[in-house]
Amino acid sequence: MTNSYNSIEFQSNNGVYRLTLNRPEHLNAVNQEMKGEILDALDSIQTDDLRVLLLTGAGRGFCAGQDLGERDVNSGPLDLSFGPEHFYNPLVRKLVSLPAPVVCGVNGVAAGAGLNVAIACDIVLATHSAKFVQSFSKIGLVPDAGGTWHLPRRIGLSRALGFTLLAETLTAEQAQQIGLIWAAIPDEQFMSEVERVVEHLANAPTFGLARAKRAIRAGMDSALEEALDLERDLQKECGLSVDYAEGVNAFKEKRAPKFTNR
Ligand code: T3D
Repeated sequence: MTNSYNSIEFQSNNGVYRLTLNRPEHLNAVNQEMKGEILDALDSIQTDDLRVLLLTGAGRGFCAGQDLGERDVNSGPLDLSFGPEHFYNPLVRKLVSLPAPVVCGVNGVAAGAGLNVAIACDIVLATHSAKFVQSFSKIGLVPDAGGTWHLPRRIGLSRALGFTLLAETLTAEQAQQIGLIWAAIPDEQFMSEVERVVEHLANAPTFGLARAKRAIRAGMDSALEEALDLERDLQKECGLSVDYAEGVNAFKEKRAPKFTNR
């Protein structure tokens, strides 16, 4: 299935959903139209059917954050709480709560909210030529789109503060080394590696992966006692799943498992 939008491409096939930011001439900077289309597309996902969501960008950039062309700063005060309230916050909540892995394929520069949306995803893969910059400090803003929460959790307080306050640019390899992303991939292998990961997740035991994602994300914000209780409860659910039985049977029968997210 392909939905027709102007600023994004959105397709689904057998539980694999692909959302591609598509304003390449502006490095996929997010304008008002794109915001509406992204939320509409994500709302249309059938979570029963979802196995993996891939978020990526068209052209040489992943996303340059807010489209600054939309901001007329000389005609009176702007209320910049509107974007977080009505777009970035709902988007981040959606990405972290979808009951399946969300892969971000950072095909080029990720700046400002573009970077923070990327690191809200579960697995971030970047091409070697991609770069990462918390550009908010360059224009007098604070990181939004969950950046103040995800950054220190991914890379630690010292790096989060330095990266944010200095707004220096990181290469994809540096981003991998400090744990900002999962993997930096040579440009010529990027598309095939992203597809390999998507294909792997599309055939994985999504029932269990969704619960692993939930537990790890909840654990970032909970005490050990709560984490242990949640693991126990989710393990009970997994133990009753068809996927678990299939996984164990396939192991014993020395064959590839066929998982169905049940
Ligand atoms: O406003 C609110 O609602 C608050 C929320 C804010 C969220 C945010 O994301 S704030 C941060 C906004 N983003 C930025 O400040 C990043 C601005 N862009 C850059 O710093 C650089 O473009 C990059 C580091 C991303 C890439 O640099 P480079 O040298 O690879 O490309 P470039 O030549 O600067 O840009 C290429 C084109 O994209 C260029 O257009 P042109 O001259 O070819 O017609 C440039 O103007 C355009 N572009 C890049 N970023 C944006 C943009 N156009 C609109 N908005 C952008 N953010």
